[in-house]
Parts: sequence; C-alpha cells; structure tokens
Amino acid sequence: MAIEHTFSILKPDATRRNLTGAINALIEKAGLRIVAQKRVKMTREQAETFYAVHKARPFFGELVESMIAGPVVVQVLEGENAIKTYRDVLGATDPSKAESGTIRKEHALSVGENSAHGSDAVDTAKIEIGQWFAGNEIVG
Ligand code: IDP
Ligand code: MG
Repeated sequence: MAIEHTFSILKPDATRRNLTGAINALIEKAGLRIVAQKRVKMTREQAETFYAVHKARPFFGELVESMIAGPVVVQVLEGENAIKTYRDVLGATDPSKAESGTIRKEHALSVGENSAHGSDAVDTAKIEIGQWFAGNEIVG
C-alpha cells in the first residue's frame, strides 16, 4: 500500500466545543500522522473556493456560513492509504448514519456541523493541501 497525504479540516463546531485534541486522538489512534497543522479563520472567499464543487447545492450558503463561523484547524495527515483511512475514521457525512467510534458519530452535531472534513481522492487531496500549505510546512 502507498503512503499518501490527505487534507483535513477540524471545523468551527469542533473548535468551538474545544474538541481538537479529542479528534486528533482519534486520527492518531487510526495510525495517521499529523505532518502539518495550523489554526486559521477562513475568509468567505476561501470557504467558497474550497467548497466550489458544491456551489449549486441547496446547502451551499449554509455550508459556507458554518465554515466561517469560527476558527478551523487545517491539517495534512500522512499514512498508508491515508485518504480512505481518514474517510473511514470520519464516518458518514450524516452523523446519524456514522458507525460508532468514528469522529462524526462521537462528536458531530448534524449533517451540516459534522466536525471534520477529509479529502475524497488523490487529486482532490493534492489540490486541497496546496490551497493551505506550502511544501516546507509539511514535515513528515
Ligand atoms: P463529506 O464532507 O462527507 O465529503 P460532502 O457531500 O462532500 O460530504 O459535503 C460537504 C459538506 O457539506 C459536508 O461535510 C457537510 O458539512 C455539508 N453538507 C452535505 N450535505 C448537507 C446537507 O444535506 N445539509 C447541510 N449540509 C450538508
Ligand atoms: Mg466531500
């Protein structure tokens, strides 16, 4: 299996409730290594660009508002099969459908405020990492 990098965001509902450490513990327990991490406040433009793929969806406005409602923690995670591994750790988008022990089952409030983001494929991971980190900020 290949060593991959994936992009993660601990969303405003997680920072607001002081859950960044609890979520990082689940990430590390799954064997993923946090090789870059910073706390930032997204601008509206950054949130709209990040989620541009969802622009036509009815929840887009709500999604952008929720992403700029408070600080986020952006991260790069490294590990074998990191993209799928992290999606498994996140659990289903709707926390009521997520398996127990996953980040979203244990911590999310709703489908909108679902605590964390993870890239869904190799190409999107690369684009998302490039939006938030310079190469010299990623230290494995
Ligand atoms: P993902 O985060 O599991 O990849 P996506 O379908 O890519 O899920 O949706 C991106 C984000 O948009 C979700 O994490 C969630 O915050 C939000 N979202 C998705 N579907 C809905 C919805 O039906 N209502 C409100 N927000 C939604
Ligand atoms: Mg997605």
